[in-house]
Amino acid sequence: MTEIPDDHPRAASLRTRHRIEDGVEKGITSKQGLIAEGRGEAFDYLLGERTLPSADDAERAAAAQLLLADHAVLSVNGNVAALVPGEMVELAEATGADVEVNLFNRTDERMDAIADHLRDHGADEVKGLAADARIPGLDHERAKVDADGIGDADVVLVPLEDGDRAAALAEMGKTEIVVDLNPMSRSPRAAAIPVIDNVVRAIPRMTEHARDLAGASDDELERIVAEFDAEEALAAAERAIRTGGDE
Ligand code: PTJ
Repeated sequence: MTEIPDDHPRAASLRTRHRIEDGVEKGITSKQGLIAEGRGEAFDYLLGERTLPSADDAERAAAAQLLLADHAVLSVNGNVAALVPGEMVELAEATGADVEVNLFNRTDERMDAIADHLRDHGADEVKGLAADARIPGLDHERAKVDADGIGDADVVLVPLEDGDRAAALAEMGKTEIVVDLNPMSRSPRAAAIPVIDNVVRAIPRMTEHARDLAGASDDELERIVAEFDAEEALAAAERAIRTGGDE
């Protein structure tokens, strides 16, 4: 990988791009993942490549929702595995959530490569390989989940999800947290908690919030979730894009 100087104005974005390239080379990320990354970069640029205050509120609400869950599952696809493998494992540890590989372009090779990659980054148990349950209303491959994973979860974190599956999971009655840089995309609009931020910033911040809230009562966690306004968070991100940075 080419050395990227720290003072390069777009250093963080270039490093992210290299991680996705690396993911494709390792058989973790799909080629479509490169296109998704490009789309994400465009929105991140328009958002000023920073976490908006409304996104930080969403990250706190997401942490509270994960801590409140009976069974939370963090879904991992090829882009998430390339960008934030260790960070997802840390968030799972901080919230008591399971980690499950769930792919749009599912192949056994990629499932195994991603599960191995997550184990290399500290995951004890990786779900998704049993694939003994289905999300209703989706075609066969995309619908596969573990019965004791996403199938059983009451709260699911789905970063960078495609709109159909996000809607189908919401339809199953699961409380969905979606991380996506595009506030106009269907996936964050289907979510109870849309997090309009780059996954590389969002996941570590959620972990920080979860650690901060570790001693909070259920009443306090429920208050944080109830006070979060999804519509307003989506509108704030759209305003930031349209006005060139201000919310
Ligand atoms: O690994 P697989 O097979 O499960 O495939 C994963 C991808 C991402 C290729 C697949 O789900 C897909 O095609 O997704 P879409 O429909 O391109 O949607 C990706 C969304 O994620 C878009 O709305 C992007 O703006 C957004 N996005 C891209 N990179 C990031 C991001 N959001 C947050 N952080 C990012 N780094």
